[in-house]
Parts: sequence; structure tokens; C-alpha cells
Amino acid sequence: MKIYIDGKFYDKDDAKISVFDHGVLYGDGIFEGIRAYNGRIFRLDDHLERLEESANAILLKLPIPIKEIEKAIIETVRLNGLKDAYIRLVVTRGVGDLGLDMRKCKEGATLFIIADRIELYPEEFYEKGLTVVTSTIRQKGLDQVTPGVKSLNYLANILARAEATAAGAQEAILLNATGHVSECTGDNLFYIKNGKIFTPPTSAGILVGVTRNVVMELVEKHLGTKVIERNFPRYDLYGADEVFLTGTGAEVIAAVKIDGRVIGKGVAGPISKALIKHFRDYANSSGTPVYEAVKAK
Ligand code: PXG
Repeated sequence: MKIYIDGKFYDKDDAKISVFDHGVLYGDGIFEGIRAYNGRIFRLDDHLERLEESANAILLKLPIPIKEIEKAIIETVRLNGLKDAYIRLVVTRGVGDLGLDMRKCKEGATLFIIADRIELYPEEFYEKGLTVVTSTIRQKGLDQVTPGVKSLNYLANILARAEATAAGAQEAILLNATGHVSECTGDNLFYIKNGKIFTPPTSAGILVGVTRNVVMELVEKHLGTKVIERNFPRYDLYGADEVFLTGTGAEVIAAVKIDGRVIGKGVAGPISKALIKHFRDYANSSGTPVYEAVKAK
């Protein structure tokens, strides 16, 4: 495996960053999780745009222009010979001293890119659905560093995920300060009631997922309806016909048990299944080519 760090490629065992990097000392940095399907990088422009927005939000100057970052991502996937990949791109504040002052990170941001094979939910979960619980951990408020920034501070999400694991579930729902549903630890959330599809608005405190946006487009294109963004309590999920989650790793996947309540028929419902298929068809036939030989379908 070859890992990109600041313009050079390293073997896995040699790919290291400083213990004085503020990404390590303070979680001071941002990241993106990106997929490649069939030798093409899915929605790369969307991920790069979100990266730029996250960087701007935390006053982080990207070490190289976005076009160069794009090339580095493609090169990392190519060097590793991957067609289907999970790409982790991280930008940290860089090497500083032990204090909080970002001005001490004089050499500027550190950028590294790992392209690996993907670890997915077993295929059977796309039929039988996931078990989800509501976490005791609240989503960060909009007056804090907003959940819309994909920052290196994932402790709340990690602890919420641990609660899910302890409860025998695969994902956890984070409620926000007003008790409305925001999102899951690594996925956005939708529910369906009487043919209408709902998802929390950005003001609920969510990471605006690339997959969420794609699914909203697919709903319009294939189902001839629009996803309704509105705030709702978790009780609306208990009474839903279907609930599904979206994320780069999970793609589209149904949630069939929430806090012990069975959702719909207790397996992936028809709309969730249709969207899983539409998403896969689209993901496998679009994206930025990594290898010259790849031709658009
Ligand atoms: N909300 C949160 C909090 C996330 O971390 C999403 C929603 C979905 O966004 P995208 O752009 O992927 O549709 C994420 C995704 C993992 C993993 O291994 C996933 C994410 C972050 C870290 C790990 O599943 N983020």
C-alpha cells in the first residue's frame, strides 16, 4: 500500500506524521471519506467542495490548490491499483508547539491520502436492514463548531457508535438540543410515511452528506417526488413505513428496528430497496476516471 503525505508516497509502515502535529494533539483538522467504483471516483467535486468549505470554516489554508489535491487523490488510487476503493483524505493543521496557537504551525497544513479496499456491511444487511438505537449523546449545537464541518473531532460519534454496539445495534441516532433527530454517527437519515420522504434540514445539525444529496436527486429523478426537509422527533421514526440511512460507506441502507420498535415490516421496504438499486446503478456508472482506459458507459 502506498500512502500520500505532502507530495510524496510512502509504504504503509513508513507513512507517519509528527506527534507535534495539531491534528494529533488537538484533533485540529478536517477529513473526507470518498469512494471509487469501477475505477472512477464518485462525486469527487462534491467532496472537494465540502473539503474547501470545512477548511474555510476552521481557518485552515489548504497546503496545495484544490486541483492539485484532486490529482493527488487520483494518483493515490492509481498507484495502489484499486478499482473499488475507500479513500480517506485528511488535512491537519500541521506541526506546531504544545500550545493552542495555530500561528505556531508555521510550516502549514499536512495533507495525507489513504486509498484502501472498502469494508462494507455484509450484503444480507441490504435486505434485512440495520438495528439502530438513539444515543444518549447529543448532536453538537449550531452555536458550536457545526456538525457541517467534517472535522477530526469525532469523539461524540465514536462514543455514540459504542453505545450502538453495546446495545447490539449497528448505528446510533443523535438527537439535537431540541430533541429533534439530526443524523447517525456516520450516516444521514430519511424516513418514509404514506409515500412522502422526509429528512432533517441542515438546521437540525447535520453533516450535509454527499450521499444524502445524491439520494435527493435520485428521488426526484426516479420517484417523481421531492424529499421534504423538516424537523421531527424520534417518535416519527417509530411510526414510519420505512427508514433508511445514507453515507459513503453504507450507501443506502434500511433501518428496520429503532429503540426496540420494528419499522414497517421489519425488513428493507420497497422504496428503500428501489433507492438502494438506483444508487448502485448510478455509483457504478459515473465519476472521475482514475485510469485512462476507463470509458464512460
Ligand atoms: N453524517 C456524519 C456524521 C458522517 O460522518 C455522513 C453523515 C454521510 O456523509 P457522506 O458524505 O459520506 O454521504 C457521514 C459520513 C465510516 C465513516 O467509516 C463515515 C463517515 C465518517 C467516518 C467514517 O462509515 N462519514
